[in-house]
Amino acid sequence: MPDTVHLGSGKVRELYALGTDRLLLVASDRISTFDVVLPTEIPDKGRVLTGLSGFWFARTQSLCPNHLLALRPDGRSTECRRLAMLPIECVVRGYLAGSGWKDYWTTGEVCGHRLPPGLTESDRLPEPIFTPATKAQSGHDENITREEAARLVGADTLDAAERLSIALYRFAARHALGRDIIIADTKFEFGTDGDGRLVLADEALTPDSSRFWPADQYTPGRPQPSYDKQFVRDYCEKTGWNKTYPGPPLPADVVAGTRARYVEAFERITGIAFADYLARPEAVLAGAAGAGRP
Ligand code: PZK
Repeated sequence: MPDTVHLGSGKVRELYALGTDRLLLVASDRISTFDVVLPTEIPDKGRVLTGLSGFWFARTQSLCPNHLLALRPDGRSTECRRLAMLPIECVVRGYLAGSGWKDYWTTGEVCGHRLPPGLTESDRLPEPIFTPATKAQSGHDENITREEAARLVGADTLDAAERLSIALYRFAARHALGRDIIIADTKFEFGTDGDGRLVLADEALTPDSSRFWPADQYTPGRPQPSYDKQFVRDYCEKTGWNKTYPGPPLPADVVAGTRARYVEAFERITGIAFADYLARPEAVLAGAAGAGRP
């Protein structure tokens, strides 16, 4: 019986079972934009996301237990605890963007949170808000109310997931802002372990699971440039592509510029040279209690 069994594919990731109680999460270098995976890869993108996730898991251990067991030497594979996943996405928004801005514009509310009048697109919210969503198979997650989320996971579990999500977001947004990156919003996935405790899973606080904006260009009143994908979006718009499958191949300069932005985000947030991560992925785990070399 093989010990590594392919369980499924995400748009840009693969999931394997390792025996019965562990999983292997592999982040590829594929990139998606406007919900379409492009035919051209961004070298090391999967390593950047895996390293960032590992960094946040190590630094937030005291806020919330997480599924991370080990980073593999390839820098893109994570061994993790197999959990019973909650059937909701735990979204936290600190700024008004995407569907949050749309909902506010049409109703004055986002997922049941009444917000002050007069906010504009990309504005910072007075306090971060928890806006759960369903996991749609299509990849188009749908915002749900707290009441709907409570029906799906139970009121007590939802309260705990909300508190953890807000605490994690506050910690990460503050850290990133000090390094000139705004984390406008982010999506967490939680599972429960054998003892029924909530555990942070999946990838966390990466540019694929969050909106990262360059703080030095922040201008409310319009959509913000993406820290990582703006060259790709600009190029795709320029080609006149109709945003349905298949996407356009990316030219070398767009690939190189995008790779540089991912690496820059990694180095800003972790304070670690990306070359050091490639040489020793566990470098991102050092400095947190219980991790690192003797
Ligand atoms: C789990 N996914 C999403 C990721 C895919 C799909 N620790 C865990 N325990 C149980 N299940 C999961 C996790 C995690 N993380 C994550 N689906 C299930 C996913 C990557 C590729 F195809």
